[in-house]
Amino acid sequence: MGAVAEKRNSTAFRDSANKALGLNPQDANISKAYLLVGFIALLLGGVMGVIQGLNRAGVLELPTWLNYYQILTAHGLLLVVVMSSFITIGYFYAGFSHTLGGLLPKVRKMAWIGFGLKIFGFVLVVIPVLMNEASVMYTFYPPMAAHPMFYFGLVFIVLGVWMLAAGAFVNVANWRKNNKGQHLPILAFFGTGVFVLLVGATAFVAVEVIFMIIPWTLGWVDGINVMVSRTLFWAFGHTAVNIWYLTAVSAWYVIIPKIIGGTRFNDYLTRVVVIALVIMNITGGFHHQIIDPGISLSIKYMHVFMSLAIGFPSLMTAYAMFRVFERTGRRKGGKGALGWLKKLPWGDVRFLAPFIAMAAFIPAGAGGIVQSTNQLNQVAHNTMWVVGHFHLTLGMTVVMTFFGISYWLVPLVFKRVLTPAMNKVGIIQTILWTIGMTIMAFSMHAVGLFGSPRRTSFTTYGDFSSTLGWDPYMSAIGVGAVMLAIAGVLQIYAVFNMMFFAPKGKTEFPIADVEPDEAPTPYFTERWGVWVVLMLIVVAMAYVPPLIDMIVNAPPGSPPFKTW
Ligand code: HEM
Ligand SMILES: [Cu+2]
Repeated sequence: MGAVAEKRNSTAFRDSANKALGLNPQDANISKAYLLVGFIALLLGGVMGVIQGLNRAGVLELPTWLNYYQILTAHGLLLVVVMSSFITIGYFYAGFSHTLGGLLPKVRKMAWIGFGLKIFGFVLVVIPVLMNEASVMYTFYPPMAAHPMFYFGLVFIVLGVWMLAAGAFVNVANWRKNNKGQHLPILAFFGTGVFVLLVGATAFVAVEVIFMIIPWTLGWVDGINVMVSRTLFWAFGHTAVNIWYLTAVSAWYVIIPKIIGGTRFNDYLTRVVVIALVIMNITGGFHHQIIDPGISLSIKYMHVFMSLAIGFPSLMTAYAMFRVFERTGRRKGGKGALGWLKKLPWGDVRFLAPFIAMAAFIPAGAGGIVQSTNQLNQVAHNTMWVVGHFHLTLGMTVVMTFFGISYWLVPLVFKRVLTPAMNKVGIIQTILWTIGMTIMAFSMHAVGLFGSPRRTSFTTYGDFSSTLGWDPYMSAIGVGAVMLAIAGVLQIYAVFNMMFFAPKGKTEFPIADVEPDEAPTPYFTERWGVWVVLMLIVVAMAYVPPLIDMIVNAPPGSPPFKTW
């Protein structure tokens, strides 16, 4: 008993050392800027979402100067490109600052340059979208072609990402030099993985945009190889999705155990999960192209295998989370098979929102396995099913984790506190978002199975009998969308309150400690050079043979088309 108490004391000591470090004001400014832009993008993206939902439900007719495809493009870009990346960066840069003893002055400068590049790029993207010159959706598949300015904007966004990744690597390398033989603090370890993947992902899209699309839209070349461009896009797009997921996972492993008053899962296994997700992530891109022609079956099979392989670290995560919840609940006196559940802080939005996010990943992940299966993909492909799937994965699992993070990170960087009133707003918001997203995602999955296509402006198909049956589901999508919009407004209200109006005070950076008696993690986990080389080998295995095949056996290139 005495030994246990002593161990608890040493944990408490380390915690208070953590607290004392805080976040220096100059570093906090960086996170402030990123979080502000991230949540504004959420607001605007949410508005687009509800307009679309109501339009597809047949309730809202759009004015002639604003069409459905324009809004769909803006919705995808705002949420997938802007909101997710800005919140991820704001969160990890705060994490680097806190756990690595502050950002280096030059890294701070890089973070601001990256911010400028991203914002400038985004402005270039938005102008043609507003002018209806770029309704190509966030996937911008050739041969659809937008105004060249749209693609120049994308280039600047990628340059911004690279600047931030370089900053992250410089800071991490500096810490390692000064702390030889030590393990990178766990949140910085996750952050390193995320920035490695961000560079890996954006490299593909940079090649696509700079070497293929820009010369083609400027008229320097006549045709574009559609297959190659789609392949490069999905090597990026698929990885991007997993980057947001890894960001959410970092909060589950590192932050949530602290919020529920427990310790985190085994450090060694946590690092193995990160490494596995980094090495195996990029190689699943063809599960988005299962019905594309021109890719051999064996290559598709390899990608599907690799996609399912990352299910393994995800299952490890599911186990780890429940292990931590049960251990903590039992230490707080929870008895019996499920009594520990009652001891978890359900009334604390910092726990409730990410808990629901995790639970949502169970059906979301199952749906992903369905889509990765060749025969089932034929049924679901490009239907509303897919939209239901990524609103569960991104719209619930990732975004609700971000919401949970916002309730401590926003007050932390703005030197304020989470009040009981904002916590209550957060709980109501979480419940509304959960119900809205459940209704919307369920209806989308169902109507997708009946064949309703995604990315299609409202139509009654001439009242064709088979499609009339879709109407009740489309109406339900509208109902879910309205609930989501209300929940979104509440979230933004809470974020702005915590930014500018909540009482001043000190908020702790919640980083959980390991169990005091845990065996030390072997040092090899820190060999990032090896992990990156392994990642490159796996990526080469998955992408070099099909790309060579597509280039050598290329059909005539396609001219640009404006389909809207
Ligand atoms: C207020 C909440 C939201 C509502 C009401 C909403 C609604 C919708 C609707 C109705 C569509 C169009 C489906 C179609 O016609 O094909 C859509 C597409 C999409 N949504 Fe959302 N959504 C919301 C939040 C989110 C979030 C939080 C994310 C991601 C973080 C997201 C990502 C996407 C993406 C990537 C598309 C596909 C765009 C495309 O096909 O190009 N949405 N959403
Ligand atoms: Cu994917």
